[in-house]
Amino acid sequence: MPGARFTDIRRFDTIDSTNRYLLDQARAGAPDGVVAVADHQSAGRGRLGRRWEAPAGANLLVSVLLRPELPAPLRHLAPAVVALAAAEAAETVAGLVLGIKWPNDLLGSDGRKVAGVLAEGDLAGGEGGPGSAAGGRPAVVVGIGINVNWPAEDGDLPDDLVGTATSLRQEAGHPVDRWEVLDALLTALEPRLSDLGTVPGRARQAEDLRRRCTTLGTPVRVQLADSGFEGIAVDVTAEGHLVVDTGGEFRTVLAGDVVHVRRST
Ligand code: BT5
Repeated sequence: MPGARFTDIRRFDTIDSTNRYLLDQARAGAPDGVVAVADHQSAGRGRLGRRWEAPAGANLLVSVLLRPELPAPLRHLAPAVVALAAAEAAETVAGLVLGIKWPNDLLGSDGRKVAGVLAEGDLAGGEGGPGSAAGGRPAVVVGIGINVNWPAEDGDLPDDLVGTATSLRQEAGHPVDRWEVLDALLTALEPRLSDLGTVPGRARQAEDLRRRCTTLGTPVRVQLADSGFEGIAVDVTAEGHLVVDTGGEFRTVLAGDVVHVRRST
């Protein structure tokens, strides 16, 4: 069972979005560690206004409210450790070794997406966010959608996700219990979050990210808000930033600054 941090787990049959729910809770002063999990989301969200698809009752749709002791530039480590805990859970429950596409998508063996992470809240560290309104430490809500049993096969997917999405079930070749995945995820997350409170702990988590990161060694196009560049992804720093060799120079990319990182070939 998950330890002391995640004792308040709120379950919903249907909700618009577990991230939206916890952001509202954070504004109202809810503490670190509240978890929201839903069978179905009517408006599941991805990044940049995109949608997250999942039929009712098949996948894990969960968000955690965190108030990490992290300086603003390092708060992107919170979603990174959620991705790492999810990868660990997939290994514990289904024996799968998943890669992480920097900064925090989980990919199956052939590069198709198994899970996506959405962090919202006081990531930039400004005043007036969900944490400061409540007078507490800044709040970061990290949601993860893990394709556990859907798709069972490619034919289940809408056309736009064929070839880009897969599930634990497809990868493992048998159904997977999503509540076991949730339990393993929260169990794995607790010590990783504790690590974020110290410099060596953060370096340990960044090193785990570097080891899991399948982006390294690949050609990438990095899209920032108002510019972009190409190069080879060569490293993840002790703060979790991506280093890209552009030929002439090494550029360090912050998770909070990127619109996306794509393979360039
Ligand atoms: C993400 O966005 O990958 C973040 C997804 C976070 C979902 C969780 S579920 C619990 C919590 N509550 C929420 O409301 N959200 C979080 P992004 O990188 O923008 O990817 C979205 C894109 O992935 C979509 O535009 C589709 O192309 C694709 N997509 C949608 N559903 C998918 C799925 N189930 N599996 C794989 N790809 C999907």
